[in-house]
Amino acid sequence: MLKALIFDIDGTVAETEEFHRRAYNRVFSDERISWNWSKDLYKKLLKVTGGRERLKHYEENVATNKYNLNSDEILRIHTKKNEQYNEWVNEGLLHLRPGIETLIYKAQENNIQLAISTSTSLMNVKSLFINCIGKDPYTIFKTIATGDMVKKKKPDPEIYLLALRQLSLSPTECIALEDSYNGLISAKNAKIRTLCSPSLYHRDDNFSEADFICEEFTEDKLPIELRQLIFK
Ligand code: XBP
Ligand code: MG
Repeated sequence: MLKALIFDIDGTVAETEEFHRRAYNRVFSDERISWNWSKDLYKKLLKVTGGRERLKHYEENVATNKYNLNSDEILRIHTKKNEQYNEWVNEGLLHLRPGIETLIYKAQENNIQLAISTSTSLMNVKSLFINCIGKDPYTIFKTIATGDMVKKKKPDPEIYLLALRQLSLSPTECIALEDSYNGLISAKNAKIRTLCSPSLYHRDDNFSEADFICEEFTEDKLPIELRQLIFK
């Protein structure tokens, strides 16, 4: 029985990470911080979910030039990164991944509830949907569980457990849509069946624990079992 689809955001609903990476580099340069995150480096840094956690991890474990940033400074850099990111989203540079919009409308037609479980903030979720679909996400999704609502981000299951509680559903009644190893493990640790479509930065992740894998979320690429459940 499928009662709800729970969507991850970054990498799943849209290829957001390249905009986050460029926004970080813009802020580093504006702040005269001598860091510049290449695509290869960012791919490694994405193993740590959450922007502030990623910055802290980079400064502590990777950077050769250290600035001993305290949590207020990390918060300030992260806030500026999100301001730049949202400026680009508001300019219309971000697009939904193929199939996502149709999947949302088909699920709605068939009374399958929709939810979000993401490490990013509510602000970023809102700007994405307002700019890519022209609607506030709360008009589409019954519940939105975000990184700013939990103590531990993915791969911890907390964000998925929060979405399940808000939906008042059991894990067996839901399917999670994910693009990364950390997202997959977060959903699996919450005992939710997971459909993975690797995003650009997560092509080399290990998806062996995924219940379903697809290249894109379009009807023709969906595993037959899910196509029958969603495109009735
Ligand atoms: C996505 C993330 C996020 C984004 C940006 O993880 O890790 O940190 O990079 O988010 P997932 P911030 O898709 O698995 O939820 O708003 O924290 O910078
Ligand atoms: Mg993701």
